[in-house]
Amino acid sequence: LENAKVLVTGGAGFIGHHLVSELLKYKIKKIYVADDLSTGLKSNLTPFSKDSRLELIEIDISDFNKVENLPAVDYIFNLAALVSVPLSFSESAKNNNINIVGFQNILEYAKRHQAKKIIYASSSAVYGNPTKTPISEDAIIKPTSPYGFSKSINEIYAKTYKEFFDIDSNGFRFFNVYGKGQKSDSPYSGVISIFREKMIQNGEISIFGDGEQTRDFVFIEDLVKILISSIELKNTSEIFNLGTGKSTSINELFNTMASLFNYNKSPSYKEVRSGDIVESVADIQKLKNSFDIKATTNLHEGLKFLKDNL
Ligand code: UD2
Repeated sequence: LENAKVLVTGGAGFIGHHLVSELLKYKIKKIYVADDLSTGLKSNLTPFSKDSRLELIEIDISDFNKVENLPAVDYIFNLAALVSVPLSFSESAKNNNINIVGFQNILEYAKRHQAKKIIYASSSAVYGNPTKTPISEDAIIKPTSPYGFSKSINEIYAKTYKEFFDIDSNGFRFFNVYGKGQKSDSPYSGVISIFREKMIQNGEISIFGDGEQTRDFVFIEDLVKILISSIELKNTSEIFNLGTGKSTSINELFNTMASLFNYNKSPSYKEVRSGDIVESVADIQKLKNSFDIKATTNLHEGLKFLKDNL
C-alpha cells in the first residue's frame, strides 16, 4: 500500500469509515472517498478531516459520467450500496441502479484506469435460505431478495472482468457486521445497534419470531483488516465468506447484551419478519486458508467494546 492511491466507494458509511480509518494507518498516498451521502455521513469522516491524504468526492456511483471522471487509483474498495433487504423490495429500481449499474460502472472505471484490484462487498444474502449450515462458498446461490440478487450479479460481473480484461478482484460475502458507528435509528438498522440503543434508553425491545434464528456476527475491526490484507492476493477473482464461523441465536444475543447493559426488561416477541433467514453461519475454511488475519473477536468481546465505547 505504500504510496498507493485508493478509492473507497461508500467510504462515509458504517463499514467504509472504519476502512478509511484503518487505511490511513498505512503510508498511503491518497484515499478518495466516493459517497453520495444518502446513508453515509460526512461526520463519519470528521476525525480524519485534517489528513490531507483523504478527499471526499460526493457522487452517486450509478452515474457513469461522474465515475469515469474520478481520479485514477491503484486499488478500489467498493462498499457503496443500498444495503437494506426490505428496501430492496420497495425500491428495487434504486437497488438495481446502485448495486448493479453502480458496480458495473466501477468495474469499467477500473478497467479504463488499469487499477490493480477491486475488493468489493458481497453478502451472505446471495445464499438465501441455506439448506445446510455452515454455508460454504460453493453452496447454491439462491437469493431471496433483490438485494441478494444484486450482490450475486456483482460476483458474476467481477469474474467476467477478470476473464476478459484481467482485472483482479476479491468479493467478500459479509455476514452480520457490527461495531461502533452503526446507525440505530432506522427500522433497517442491524439488530445489535438497535438492541444497544434500546438498552441504553431502557426502551422496549422486540424480537421477531421465536428468537431462535441464528446469525454469524462479525466485528467491524476484524473485517476491515481482512479487506485490506486481501490486497496481497494476486491474479484472483476469488470470493470469500467473511464471518466468524460461530452461530448465535437472537435470544442468546439478547441475553448477553442484557447482562452487559444491565437491562432488566423482557423482550416482546413479534411476528417473524418477512423473508427472515432462519439459520445463517459462515463456513470460514476458505477464508482461514487464504488469510493470516482472522475474524477472531468473539461476540462477547465485541459487545463489551461497544458498551465501553459509547
Ligand atoms: C443482514 C444484513 C443485510 C443482508 C442480510 C442477508 C445487517 C444489518 N443486515 O440482515 O444487509 O446482508 O443479512 O441475509 O447486517 N431482529 C429482531 N429485532 C430487531 C431487529 C432485528 O429480532 O429489533 C432480528 C431479525 O428479525 C433477524 C435478526 O435479528 O432475524 C438479524 O436482523 P438484522 O436486521 O440485524 O440482519 P439480517 O440478518 O436480517
